[in-house]
Amino acid sequence: MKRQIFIFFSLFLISTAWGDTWIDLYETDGVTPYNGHPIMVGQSLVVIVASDEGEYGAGAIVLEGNDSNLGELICRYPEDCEDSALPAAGEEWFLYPEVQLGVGYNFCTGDEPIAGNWFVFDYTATDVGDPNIALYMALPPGPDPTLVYRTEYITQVPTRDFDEDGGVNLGDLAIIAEHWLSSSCSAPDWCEQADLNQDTYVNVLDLAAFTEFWLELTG
Ligand SMILES: [Ca+2]
Ligand SMILES: [Ca+2]
Repeated sequence: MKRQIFIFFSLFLISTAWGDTWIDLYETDGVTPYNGHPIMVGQSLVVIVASDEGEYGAGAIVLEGNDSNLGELICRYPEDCEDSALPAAGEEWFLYPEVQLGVGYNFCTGDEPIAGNWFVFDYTATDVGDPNIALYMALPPGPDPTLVYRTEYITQVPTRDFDEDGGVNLGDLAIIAEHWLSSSCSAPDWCEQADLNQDTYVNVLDLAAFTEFWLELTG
C-alpha cells in the first residue's frame, strides 16, 4: 500500500509540476493543421515542438530507426538553427544534432520559457513509406525523470509530379496519356512513374491515384 501511495503521489507531483509537451504538424504554409492525409515524396510539412509548460525543458525530436532515411528533418538556417527557436522557448535555448535515438535534434529551452510553440523544423518526404517523427522528453529535468514519448506517423506515397516541374498538373497528365493502357511497365522507371501502383499497367487505378493530388505542389 505504501508503494501504491508513493506512486500515486509521484504521478501527482509530476502532473502538477509539469504540463505536457507534444508535436504539432502543419502544412507548408505553417498555419493549416496537417490532417494526416498521405503526402507525396518531395512534399513538406512544418513540425512544431509545443508545450503548455513554462519551465526549462530538454528533449530530442528525431526520425527513428529504419525509417530515418525516408525523410529529412531540418532546422531553419542549418548553420546555427537560429530561426528554429521560437520566442516561447526563451533566451539561451540550444539545438544540436542527435544521432543515437534517430536522425534529428536535441533541444533545450532557455531558463524561462513560456507555454506555446518552442521549436520549429521543416520535414520533407524523400521516399515512400510510413516514417514517424518522435519526440523524447525527460520530465522534469533532473536525476529521476519520467520519460515521455510522442510520435506522429506520416504516410508517404510516390510523387505524381512526374516531370518534376514543382506541381501536379497537365504536364504530368500528358505523361499518363502517353502511357495509357500500357501493360509492360517495369522497375525502376514504371512508365515514367505513371504506373503509380506498380502493377505493370497504366489504367484507371493509376488515374484515380493521380487525381487525388491534382494541382498540389511539390518541393
Ligand atoms: Ca508536374
Ligand atoms: Ca498501374
